[in-house]
Amino acid sequence: ALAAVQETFKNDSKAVSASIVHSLTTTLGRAPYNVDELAAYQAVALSVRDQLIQRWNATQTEHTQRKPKRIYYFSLEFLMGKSLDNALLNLGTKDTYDESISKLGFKMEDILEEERDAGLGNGGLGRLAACYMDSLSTLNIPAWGYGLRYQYGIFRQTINTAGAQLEVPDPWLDHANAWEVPRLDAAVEVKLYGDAVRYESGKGRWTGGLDVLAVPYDLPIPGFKTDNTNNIRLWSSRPKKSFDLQAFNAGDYDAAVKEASQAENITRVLYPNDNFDAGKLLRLTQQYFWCSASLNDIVRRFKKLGKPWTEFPEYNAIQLNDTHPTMAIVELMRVLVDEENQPWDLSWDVVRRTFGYTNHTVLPEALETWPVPLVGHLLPRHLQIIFDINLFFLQAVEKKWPGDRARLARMSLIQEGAQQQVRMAHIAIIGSHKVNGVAELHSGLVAEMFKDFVEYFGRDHFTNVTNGITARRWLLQCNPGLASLITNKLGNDDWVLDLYKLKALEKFAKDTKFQKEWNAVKQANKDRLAAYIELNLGIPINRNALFDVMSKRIHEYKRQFMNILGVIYRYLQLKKLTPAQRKQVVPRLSIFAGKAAPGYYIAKLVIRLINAVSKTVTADKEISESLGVVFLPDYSVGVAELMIPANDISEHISTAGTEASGTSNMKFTLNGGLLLGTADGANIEIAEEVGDENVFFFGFTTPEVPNLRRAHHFGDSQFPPELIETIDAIRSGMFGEHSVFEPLIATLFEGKDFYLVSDDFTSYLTAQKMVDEAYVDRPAWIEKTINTTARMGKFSSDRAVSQYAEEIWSVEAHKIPPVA
Ligand code: DL6
Repeated sequence: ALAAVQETFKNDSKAVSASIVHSLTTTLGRAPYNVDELAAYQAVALSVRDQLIQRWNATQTEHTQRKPKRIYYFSLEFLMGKSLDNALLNLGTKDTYDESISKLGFKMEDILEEERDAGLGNGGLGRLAACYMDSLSTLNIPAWGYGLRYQYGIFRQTINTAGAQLEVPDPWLDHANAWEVPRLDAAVEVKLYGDAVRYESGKGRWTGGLDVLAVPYDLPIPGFKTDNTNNIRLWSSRPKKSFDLQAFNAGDYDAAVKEASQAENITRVLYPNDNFDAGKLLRLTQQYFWCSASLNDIVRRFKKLGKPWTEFPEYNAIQLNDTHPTMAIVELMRVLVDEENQPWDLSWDVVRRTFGYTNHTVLPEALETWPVPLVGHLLPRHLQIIFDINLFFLQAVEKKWPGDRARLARMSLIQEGAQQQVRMAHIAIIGSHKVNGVAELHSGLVAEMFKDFVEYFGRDHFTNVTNGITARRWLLQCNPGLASLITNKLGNDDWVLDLYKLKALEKFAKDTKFQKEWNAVKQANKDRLAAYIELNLGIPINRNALFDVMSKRIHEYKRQFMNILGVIYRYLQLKKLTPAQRKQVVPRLSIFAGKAAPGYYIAKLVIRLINAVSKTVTADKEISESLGVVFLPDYSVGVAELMIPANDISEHISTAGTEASGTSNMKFTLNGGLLLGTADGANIEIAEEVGDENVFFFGFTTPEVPNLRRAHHFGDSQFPPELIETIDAIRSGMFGEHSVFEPLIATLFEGKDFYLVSDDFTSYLTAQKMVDEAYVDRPAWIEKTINTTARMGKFSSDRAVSQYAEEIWSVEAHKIPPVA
């Protein structure tokens, strides 16, 4: 019986060893004298995977038989990171595997090191999807994630001698991926290009074009302390016809493989843009390929139930993770109307009851639109359907507000102009029954931005689900020291499944002994990060410094530029002090990490400036005890797991109203660090939960932003003297050739300081001063950090997912019975 096998695995390291050795000698074909760490990792991973697959099978069988409603999470990105440690912790078998691995002559940490990050995402949006999948399994909610299996994930970042970012491909699949199960039998066909006709009845037909294959790869997703194991299905593109023999025989070798490589290119690489819409044909192709294959799967499954189409939404909820999967709305209309012969109105009703849309950004440059001719070229039938949806929708709008042509233009699915554009967000809003933002402030801004739609559908159509993170990865796994301290103090690990339970730590916040233990864990984490930095960058680290971390995508709106300007200002002030005075100052280590999109020139200059400052400060022996500056290359989930536990403070300093939520703010504060930030995104709710006395807030607020921008526009703004002094230092050549940085400086002057660095700079420096002052009183500081961790319950992804399940999806938990 499976349960017995699983118990054996949990408690019997001999059985585990046997399974590892079995994988080594059979699947991997290794002789015992020829086992290196990579092979050992692969064997361990395969052995753990076997456990997952058994549970996965039991879960899928149960769901197929009982037919509970499922939620399908459509996300173009799943930033999973490494899977082994997570799987061991969720399965509760880490200790047993540890024992077996050491008996086999290896160390668990070395084995864990061998795994490559699955970097199938850019940043917050992709990692959120990974956290939500963990919660869905843990909460026993029947769920599948659908995404793409990119051959190359997010690029690897290296830094050259000039301090600039270089991009190197990430061939993460080069070593076989133990966590995926190919399902060649379940491949589906996807059509692209061709011609479409539309009949009087409203139905249509799509003919000709290019057929490609979508091959699924399944990733079993274990929950914590449950047998329920959900699935992420990632599609890989393949040619339907791999080789054109006729062309080959005629001597045209390129033509012989042309169609094949066209198909294979679809899932070749993840677009490396975060919060930016590049509008490329290949990207639209990726989006449609993925939506079409995924819907094909869902529809096929539904048809087996033999239920009428009107009941489709009672069995299926589909959540759109941003607008990237919006074509799924149009595709489901096409399937229902053209292929299943369903009436238009019935189909539209089914579609709207099925979909929910999460908006993750209000930045105009990130809002997806596609040129009408491009959509018509790639998806001719879908364009017709979009125009039909638009016609019926605008007729209804016209009926509600007769003669309001301006409103019609604003609400249309098509933006008029030199080139017509399809507005994906509008399709997502009208094709879904709920639209949500990802933090209170952001959801308010979404409702404001789409206020015509609020007036049309009612305020209830728009809602908020504040983001959350999984404590399994972002505390239990990444910070084992803190996790076990908490578990010991609370007497159990119930907090892992109910993060609100951390609240009980509050009563120990002033306890001197507990504070000492808490601080010892923090110091150990700082030492671990310091050792990593010294090993990888050769920069000596003062381990007693206050570790100030800012790690996230490099973006103007996130304002890493303001942070490094603040560091320069600090450096200039330190230079003015005598050695004795400098000794009185709290030493500071400013750590940066993050990737810039390869085409984002200004963001790349920010990285260069950080590295230039790091070089100058590191070389200045007079200062290096009091100030360190580090840029850690190649930020990834793995690097985050190292940085987050080591933070004393972390910075989340976006211009008010630009960061939809942020999730690293939650991870850093959960791990006993304090938040330095603006009143933006989820920062606001974190402050509400942990208390104003435990955060360092500064800067202008969202309603003030338009006036500040106007002042810059009309040349009415003053730059504070601290900022002028800082910029003068850059221009003096203190950090190398200043002309390199002139375009960056120009964003403040010629660029009219769109992100309001000059407006917030003084209050930013004041907040930093308050950090230094607070850090001196160690017991008071540690008390703040304990209280912060204790009050993070709200930011669990379990809370967020439960809210989606209840308020948007109407899906319920369905725990599979103990497998016996
Ligand atoms: O909701 C997840 C994450 C938020 O925490 C960030 O604040 C937000 O910037 C990010 N949004 C995107 C938008 N991408 N596109 N397109 O990544 O979502």
